[in-house]
Amino acid sequence: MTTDVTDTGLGTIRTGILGGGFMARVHRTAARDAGGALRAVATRSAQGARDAAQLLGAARAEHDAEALLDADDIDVVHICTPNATHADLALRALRAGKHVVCEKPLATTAADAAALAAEAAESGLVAAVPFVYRYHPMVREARARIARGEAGELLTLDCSYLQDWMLRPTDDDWRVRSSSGGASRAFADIGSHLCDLLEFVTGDRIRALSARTRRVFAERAGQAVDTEDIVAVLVETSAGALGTLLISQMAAGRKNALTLELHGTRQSLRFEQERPEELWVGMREESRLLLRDPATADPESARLQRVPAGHAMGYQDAFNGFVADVYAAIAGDVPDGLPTFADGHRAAVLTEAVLDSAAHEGRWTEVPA
Ligand code: SOE
Repeated sequence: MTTDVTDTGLGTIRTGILGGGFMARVHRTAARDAGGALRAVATRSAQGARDAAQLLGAARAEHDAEALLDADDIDVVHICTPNATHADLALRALRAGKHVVCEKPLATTAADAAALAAEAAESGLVAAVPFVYRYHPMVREARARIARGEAGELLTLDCSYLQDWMLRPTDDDWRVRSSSGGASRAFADIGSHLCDLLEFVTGDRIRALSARTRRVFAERAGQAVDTEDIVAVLVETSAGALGTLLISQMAAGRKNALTLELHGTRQSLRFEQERPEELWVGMREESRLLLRDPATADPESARLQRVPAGHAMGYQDAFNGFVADVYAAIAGDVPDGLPTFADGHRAAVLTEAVLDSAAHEGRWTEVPA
């Protein structure tokens, strides 16, 4: 691999993006922030690629994914295409010797995700999945406090991820049909973030679960729907904590409301994605609202804080922190908490366990380790 030397000292990482939608823009901004040079973009059509290249400011448009994956002036490929295409593109990228950032879900089956995780491990390439909520500084703060034992033993987990962009029967998207989105929609799309965050922050794993799902409309925009809008899950972790997860894309007024509330024997911790500057610390005698501040934060939280206290950080900052870690890993670092294809595989395993339980009326289901 050839690298151009820049004043970052890391060498310029040369980026290709597959896809031209909302997530491609978020990836592009983060790649630039990390010092990457956006060399090429490809989408489903040559015209789409030209439009996307202009929108994203890429040096060139490739006529298809194959051409981008074969290009020898690209070090890392960001896959931001519909879910059903992820596994194949990620495999081809790894086989072409590229580092990969693949949007979640990594694959629409756990078997495909396992094969990708194995291929990535074998290749020695960096292969990451954007479970980016790990990159909110107050999430790292919560994780550090739990690891230090400040919360005590975790007893219960009260977690939810609520959105409303699917509330109306006219609301439609490629994720709604399994042919492009995979068999699960709400859980694979946002429940996967919630479970990743829960396991990342607690350092514990969901051991077993019981799930119910609901599809509210049989059709959207005049076409049949075969994915779920709502999922309710009861979970038990390996350490014995009990919890509930409510996932909905039809909760009026909720836009991107991921909430993690963890109750320990000494303290409770609550993080809300829409209020990422805060961590609520609940105690019997007095409770506190901890505000982000690099001066007092745990080092893992402090390293992700790009601006001083009181200068609000948000979603794009978290994404930038993630891509910065991916590019640092490409340059040889081993950043703590980088979500990899192994984590993408874990999400696919949980998704299958949820669908399996729901298909059997909420049967208690062990989640493979
Ligand atoms: C849509 O539900 C979506 O963009 C998800 O796909 C993302 O993963 C989440 O971060 C925000 O919502």
